[in-house]
Amino acid sequence: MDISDVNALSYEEFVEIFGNVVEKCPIISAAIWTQRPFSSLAEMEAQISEFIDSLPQSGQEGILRCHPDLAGRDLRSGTLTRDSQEEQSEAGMNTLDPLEVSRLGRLNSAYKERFGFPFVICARMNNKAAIMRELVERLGNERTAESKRAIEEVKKICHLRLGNIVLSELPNKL
Ligand code: 2AL
Repeated sequence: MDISDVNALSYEEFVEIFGNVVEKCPIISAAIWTQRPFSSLAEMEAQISEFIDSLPQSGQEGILRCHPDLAGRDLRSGTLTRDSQEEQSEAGMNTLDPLEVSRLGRLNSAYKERFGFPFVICARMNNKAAIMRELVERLGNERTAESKRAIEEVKKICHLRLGNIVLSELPNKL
């Protein structure tokens, strides 16, 4: 799929395909639909970014709350979205030992208690050790700074998900 294929999608197809590039926030793809045609995937990504930036802090924190915990209940019960499932597996979240699970669980709870939203990090760009380190480090941030920091991670996750969708069909075009 290339950008002209993307521009040719109906609204329903577009939201079906891109609705989860920001976890459980199809409203974002629904919103940027009106910005078509996109000149490139980078422009589409920039529109998503701009939309997120235009939200008040409460809206941005709402986006963060749509994210599942790392190695949390959804992973254990198999109720993650397919995207999250793959990302968390890649970062080794499904092969933590019991001590690591309980440490991460305690840190996730402390983070949520402090900020009111879950700890979000681009799992694909990190490994187990880096995730633990970042979580401890970011627990020391102030709320507004941390909210911004977490939104940067949402954008990284979105970047990789977009690339996955568009690149996944590249071989058919070669
Ligand atoms: C996630 C997730 O599900 N995938 C990812 O990259 N990060 N969740 C999170 N709380 O950071």
